Amino acid sequence: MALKLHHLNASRSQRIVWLLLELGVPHEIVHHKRNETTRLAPADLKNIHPLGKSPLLEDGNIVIAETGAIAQYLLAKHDTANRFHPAADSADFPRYLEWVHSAEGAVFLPGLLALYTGMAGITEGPVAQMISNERDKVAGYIEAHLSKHAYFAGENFSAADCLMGFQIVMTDAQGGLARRPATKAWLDKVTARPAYKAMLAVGV
Ligand SMILES: N[C@@H](CCC(=O)N[C@@H](CS)C(=O)NCC(=O)O)C(=O)O
Repeated sequence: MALKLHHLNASRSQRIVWLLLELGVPHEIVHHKRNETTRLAPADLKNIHPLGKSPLLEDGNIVIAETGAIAQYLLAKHDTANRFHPAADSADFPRYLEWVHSAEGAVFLPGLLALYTGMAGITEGPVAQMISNERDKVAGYIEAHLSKHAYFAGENFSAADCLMGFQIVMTDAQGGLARRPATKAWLDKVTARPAYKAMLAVGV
């Protein structure tokens, strides 16, 4: 039975669509649409997984949530030749792991906090400043890394690039890469990949 990915529009599940296309694994995409007002996922996603969030991967009777876990599952089963993730004995492996986990952690959290506080009208004051400082620190770290390496895991494209992509596309859309030439060069390079373009065609 083909893998089934539950994809929500305008969401970070784009990263798993992209990874599936890079891997070339047969799959089916089930599209779910955000509520136009609340931006939340439709309630029927809770029938698949209690949290009702996307991405969700179904593999037969297995259901997996969390982008990083889904990526790790796909790579373990469908990237046995290590085309998209370094082997555990590779010198790139620790750096790869760090970025894969940062994608939802250190990198995503300040952006999410900025979104929520912005929705609550908190755009000035100590909390807004703290979040802004954190975003700058993370963006500076990414820029420094990509000034020295072609990709997140080192000199080869990997799933870490797919997982970091969504956040960096969002930062670029907000004008955040104006002072980050290495990050912008990385973005131009990875978004030119056929699988990235195919992901956009699937529907963001
Ligand atoms: N840490 C989770 C986050 C999942 C998540 O929050 N997904 C968002 C889309 S970006 C979502 O489904 N939001 C709709 C909702 O919460 O109703 C992951 O990486 O998979």
